[in-house]
Amino acid sequence: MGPEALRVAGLAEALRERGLTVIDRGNLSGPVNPWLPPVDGYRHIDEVVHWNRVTMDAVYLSLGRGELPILLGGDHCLGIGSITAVARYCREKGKTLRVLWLDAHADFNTHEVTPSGNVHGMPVSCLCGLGPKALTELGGSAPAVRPEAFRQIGIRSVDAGEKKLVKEYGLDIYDMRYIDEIGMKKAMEEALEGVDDNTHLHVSFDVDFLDPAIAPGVGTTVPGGPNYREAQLVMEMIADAGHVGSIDIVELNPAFDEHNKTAQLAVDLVESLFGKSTLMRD
Ligand code: DIR
Ligand code: MN
Ligand code: MN
Ligand code: MN
Repeated sequence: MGPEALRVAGLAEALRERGLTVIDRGNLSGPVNPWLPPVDGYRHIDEVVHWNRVTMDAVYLSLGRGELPILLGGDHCLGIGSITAVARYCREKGKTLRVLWLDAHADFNTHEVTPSGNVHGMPVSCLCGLGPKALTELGGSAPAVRPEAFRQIGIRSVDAGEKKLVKEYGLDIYDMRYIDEIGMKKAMEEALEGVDDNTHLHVSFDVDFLDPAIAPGVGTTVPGGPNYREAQLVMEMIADAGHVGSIDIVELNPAFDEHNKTAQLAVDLVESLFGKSTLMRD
């Protein structure tokens, strides 16, 4: 339902208004969600693998056409397929990949430490080579991405076992405590440091990144997230840095939303990500 809500909220029209050519390639197809309990620490692993293969192929094809793919989810497990494709594209083009992971969660669980079995809590660890071969080697050899490529912003919910792993792998995490202390501007300057003409920026936007007061339409809300202006600033600063080459918008769940306001906010933020700014700076 997430992609449909973003369509209804006018994502394509908003980007066209910014002078961009937008092609909605419609929905990918795959198996339905069976809603079963975890097996060996994973829920619906076969379905997750299938969807990620389809996603990887679609994103890779799009990049090859010279487009900027925007993947609409669906849950954040799809970041595995999407970013595996982006990483492969970057390797072939000799580009440096930087992944901005906007999320309340670190998404670095494994089947051994996961509290839920949900693979949407594991995409970053899978991309870093931790997880089932069917996901870690989706695009060939593992790891698809080095941990140094990631900058995680807005993090405020990390599970106990996950905490140990992110430390072990040295993930660069700008958590809400850090953002409270130094401010969003400084945090984003640090997260974007070193971005240059050879950088491909991938923005993986889990909508639960946002404070639930402004974005209730997600499955796993966590209080204490970025407010409206902080979220806009994040997007505006990414736009200013340039070099955005691909985007995921995931975890939007209209069943929890109020009059599609979370989808509308996501569209608003994506407009800023594509350079829409206030009167003063246009
Ligand atoms: C939790 C929730 N850390 C888990 N993760 C979510 O189930 O692994 N990620 N919601 O976006
Ligand atoms: Mn996530
Ligand atoms: Mn999340
Ligand atoms: Mn999630």
